[in-house]
Amino acid sequence: MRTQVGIVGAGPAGLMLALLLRRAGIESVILENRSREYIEQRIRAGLLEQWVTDLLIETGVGERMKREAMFHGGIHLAFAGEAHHLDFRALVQKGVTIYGQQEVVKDLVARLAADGVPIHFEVDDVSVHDIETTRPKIRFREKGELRELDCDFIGGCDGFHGICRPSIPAGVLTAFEREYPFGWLGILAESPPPDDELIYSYHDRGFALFTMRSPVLARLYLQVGHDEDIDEWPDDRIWEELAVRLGGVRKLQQGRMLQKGITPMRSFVIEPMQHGRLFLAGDSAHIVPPTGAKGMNLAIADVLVLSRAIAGFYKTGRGDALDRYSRTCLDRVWKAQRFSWWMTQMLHLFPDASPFDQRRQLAELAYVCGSVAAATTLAENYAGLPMD
Ligand code: RFL
Ligand code: PHB
Repeated sequence: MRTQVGIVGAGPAGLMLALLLRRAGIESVILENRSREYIEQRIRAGLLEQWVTDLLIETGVGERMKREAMFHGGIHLAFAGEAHHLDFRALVQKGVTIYGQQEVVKDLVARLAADGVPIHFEVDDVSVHDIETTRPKIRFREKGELRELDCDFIGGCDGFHGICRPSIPAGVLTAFEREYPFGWLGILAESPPPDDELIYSYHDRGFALFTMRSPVLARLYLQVGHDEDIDEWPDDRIWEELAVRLGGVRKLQQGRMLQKGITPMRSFVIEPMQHGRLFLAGDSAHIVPPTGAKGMNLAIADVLVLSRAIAGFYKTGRGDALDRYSRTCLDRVWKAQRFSWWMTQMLHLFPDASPFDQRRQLAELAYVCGSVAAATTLAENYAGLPMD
């Protein structure tokens, strides 16, 4: 088998990379170790920055989103028994879109299938070879048979636990990491969300986030200990804790829980994001804590940069944009890391927090909600820094 760009992973990064390449007239093949049903059902992120919404529309995969998504002009920060609205449209003339990651994935898979871009699902033993040459290869097993894909470039879009990052020789990459002493317990419930927009709630029992997937489907999160077992959280306990941490600013309606799980929180970046002809994009190169809602948006930003660099190479024969790939992406990645860390430290209860720390957090929240300058900084980062 041969193609121009071999892509490992059919998450938002891999799928969007294939679509952007296809629009530039460049061939690719995607290899994914899970089934199509699995990746289309996996519940993860839910918030798109303004420019990502625009990009999905521009690239022809925004039709269902335009009909079904929820377009928000701001968020609420709740603390000390009150909810404060930050009006992004007034502050930065941008909004955000609530549309589940699995819906973006479904729309991209459908479009790529219609365009005839090959996606090989349920492949095993994927490995990358000869990445330091101009003819890298991907080996994999499909229905028991060993296969090899020759390519010009490899997109390593296989997430945090993938095989691409570990394939880069020892000593090339530097990792920057921070673990947090808590995780998020997330539920999806058949209940109306407590507000039309998201509520980020600071509470002395810990952080809670009230988001949604539709007007009748709430996505709710609780800060929990990083080693907590989901079995310690029966449904009643989750509802009680959510109601307490909402702090009386809105009414919480219960409903059938469709899904629940605990996700650990970490900040992680590797530098550089490329080696030879292997380019890492999305979670394979960086993880952000979800408080800033940046994970999926960063994945899309990386592949926009990568697709442009690859298109430039085929058009001009010059590799300078490819050589700059990592530096270009890392500039945005570190700004998103900083913002995600800042939101996380402002809103969560740290196990070793002193009364001084808690007063400082409350002062920071009051400052953000009371100062146009501070609110604008949050809005600018949350709705998405400019892409170009
Ligand atoms: P993905 O989505 O993880 O996709 C990687 C794809 O690669 C496949 N894969 C392989 N394929 C072939 N061979 C191998 N050896 C492979 N190893 C892995 C995987 O099956 C998968 O299909 O990475 P991508 O495309 O970079 O996209 C990034 C986003 O998914 C991610 O940043 C966000 O979802 C992060 N995230 C969240 N972000 C938010 O903003 N809000 C959230 O609520 C939120 N929840 C989450 C999350 C990430 C989670 N993970 C990664 C554990 C919840 C979870 C559980
Ligand atoms: C979500 O809708 O799942 C979501 C929204 C905002 C976040 C994190 C998750 O910060």
